[in-house]
Amino acid sequence: MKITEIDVFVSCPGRNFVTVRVRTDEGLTGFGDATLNGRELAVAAYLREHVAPCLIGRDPFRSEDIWHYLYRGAYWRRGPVTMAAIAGIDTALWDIKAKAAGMPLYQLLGGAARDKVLCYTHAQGREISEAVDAMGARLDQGYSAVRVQVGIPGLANVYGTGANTVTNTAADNALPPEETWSTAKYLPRIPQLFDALRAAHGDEVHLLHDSHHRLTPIEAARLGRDLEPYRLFWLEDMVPAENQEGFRLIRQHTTTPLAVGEVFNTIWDAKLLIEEQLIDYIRATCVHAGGPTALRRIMDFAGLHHVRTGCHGAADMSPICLGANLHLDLWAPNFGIQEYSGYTDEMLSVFPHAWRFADGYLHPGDAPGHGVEFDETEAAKHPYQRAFLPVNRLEDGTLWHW
Ligand code: CS2
Ligand code: MG
Repeated sequence: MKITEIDVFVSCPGRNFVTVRVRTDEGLTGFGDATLNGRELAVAAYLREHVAPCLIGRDPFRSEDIWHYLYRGAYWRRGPVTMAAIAGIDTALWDIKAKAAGMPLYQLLGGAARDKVLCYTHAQGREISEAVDAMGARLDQGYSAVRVQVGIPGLANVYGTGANTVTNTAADNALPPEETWSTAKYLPRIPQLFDALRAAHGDEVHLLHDSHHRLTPIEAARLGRDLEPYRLFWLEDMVPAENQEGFRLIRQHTTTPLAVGEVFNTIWDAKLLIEEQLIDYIRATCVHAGGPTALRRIMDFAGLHHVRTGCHGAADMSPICLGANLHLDLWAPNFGIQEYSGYTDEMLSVFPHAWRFADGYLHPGDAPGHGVEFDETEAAKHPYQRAFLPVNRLEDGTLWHW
């Protein structure tokens, strides 16, 4: 079998997605997600100019060789653009191989280690009462795990606390919106939020929270300790993780479980965090970590060190990435939880899918491949719209982490 065509599509059914289509001389087609939120055209150009021409005529079954051809062969290794491009190709090749075998992708990994995949979703509000009610609505939908975010008095806009966390178009973000942050205002607010959530919804439901890299290690330690009475499932992205050693300080002070890794794009970003068990969940996901070939290595490495998986699954990963993640989630011996913030009907019209949701769990389905297709005609109705993520400043104007 030979690769005959590689096409790259950038469409915006409510937010931008980068989709890779790989066609073969035996009629099989595979799809991959290469979306990098806010930098979509960079990845599309990388794929069209520097990847696709090199792969025409190659055997699509040689996915491991192709992965290293694109990783080692690029010389300029790693980085979000390169690894998203590799992910798009790699995911499409696994899709082709599983379709050729007539099997769902998880069977090629080693089969199902569970019957269903526990997932968590998002609830948020500007006021604590709104966030409590939003969580109640999610529980009514069948979820048993919810990430909850809340507005901070005195701060106009805090990322992830508005009514909508799914779409992101130019109408809102033609240039990076500027947000203002204050850790001093944030730290006392979050224990109040989780006190109210436990009072309203009890001790059984799983509670999660995301700090989006905005704290220092000692501030993260303080928050982790303050939240111990509320037994969170995890605290996510407390501090920027380039300095992996920084997590030693957090770990010394709190037993609140820690999750990191949605921005990681290779195993090297997490090697120390995993080896020293400085985290409890690794958030690496198919589209950002180089596809199933790389993600299953990260999952296996984490499994050697009591670290469980917690794949990133916000709406800025396309349904193809979510679908592929679900196959790894079903297989991984050290599976933890899968994020699923959901998609609009408009988005799903572009990506027909086999996965199913019931009672707070997902299953990838048993269609051959990863189970997600791409409707080129539907996609063409939604042309690209440049849209940025926000930037974050402290109250004195300092450009801050987020
Ligand atoms: C968030 C994401 O879901 C999460 O954990 O951190 O929504 C993140 O903000 C986006 O993926 C950024 O593109
Ligand atoms: Mg996050």
